[in-house]
Amino acid sequence: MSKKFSLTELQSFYNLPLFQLIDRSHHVHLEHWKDNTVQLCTLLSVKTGGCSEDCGYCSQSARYKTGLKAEKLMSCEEVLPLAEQARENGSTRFCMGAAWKGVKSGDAKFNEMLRTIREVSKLGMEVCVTLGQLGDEEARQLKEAGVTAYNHNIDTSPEYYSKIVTTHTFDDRLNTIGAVQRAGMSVCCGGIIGMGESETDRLRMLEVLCNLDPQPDSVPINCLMPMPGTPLKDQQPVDIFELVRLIATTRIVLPKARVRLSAGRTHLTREGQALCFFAGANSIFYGDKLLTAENPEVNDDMALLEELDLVGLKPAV
Ligand code: SAM
Ligand code: DTB
Ligand code: SF4
Repeated sequence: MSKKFSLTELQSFYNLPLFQLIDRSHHVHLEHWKDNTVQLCTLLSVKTGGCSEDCGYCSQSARYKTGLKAEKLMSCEEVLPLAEQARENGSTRFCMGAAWKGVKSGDAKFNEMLRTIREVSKLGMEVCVTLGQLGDEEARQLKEAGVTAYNHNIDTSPEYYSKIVTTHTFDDRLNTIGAVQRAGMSVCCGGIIGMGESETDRLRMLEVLCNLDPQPDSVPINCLMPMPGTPLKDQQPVDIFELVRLIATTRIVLPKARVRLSAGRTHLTREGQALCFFAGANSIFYGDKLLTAENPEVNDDMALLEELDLVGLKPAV
């Protein structure tokens, strides 16, 4: 079983002199990741907007006037060519996101999603989905259909969560993660920084993540992209060195996880991103769009990886 870390230990890593911290995290990285690969993941929003939840950062909540047009669930026939294209572009992971509170077994939309997953999983990429809350039966069906990983973020500390979301609880998030683990799917779980939370909140989030048993295989670190119309629309951008410190600390306490430098890269410089990779990030979302927000151009990402002598992870087969 992986070693567990307390908040005090996390604070002692996080507050090291910056160069000592990234020196340490880089060594942990080299020890566990023998290569210089960066996993390229393509995101597709298969059901956009109109969500019942009130997550204060999200453009897809029906509670805020964000200007986003709600769309119905894409069919299997619509998704499949996009998944094929992602594979051709070098992605080894295809992540489908839906703006739902959760899914229920037997529901027609869930069945359509299962049909899509069955087809996409034949393409040989890792298949990740993020569909909101689920229980043991839904998790079992997703696993059986071919899902490799389920993304469900805790987003912030247990203490700060209710300041950001009131329509479900932090414990609801943990219950879904438990169902995903019991079904034998890989857990992708991380959070967002830049929502007005304190440094302690960020480290409490990390404390929860690194003490999950087993630890998540993938940890997305998102920087808030302030979305017009949401309660968090006026938040200031995260300082690059705070992001680097968090990524380095994540690498130290979750040595085997793919740490994904996720939303917010459009606000980072090339140098800032390089520092994040050096500190331990080894995965990105790749493609000009996230779910509803912008992401760097594919050509720019390719050029950056080449410049840094990093290589896109090759497919397993
Ligand atoms: N509805 C599902 C759920 O809540 O789990 C899946 C989709 S939700 C959009 C997936 C994740 O995207 C959130 O948990 C959050 O971490 C991230 N996210 C959403 N909006 C964001 C924003 N404006 N900036 C940064 N990250 C964001
Ligand atoms: C995650 O942690 N980040 C991705 C993915 N998991 C689903 C989503 C980022 C969304 C950014 C805002 C948007 O595109 O609306
Ligand atoms: Fe809905 Fe997910 Fe957005 Fe929350 S984060 S409003 S659950 S789509």
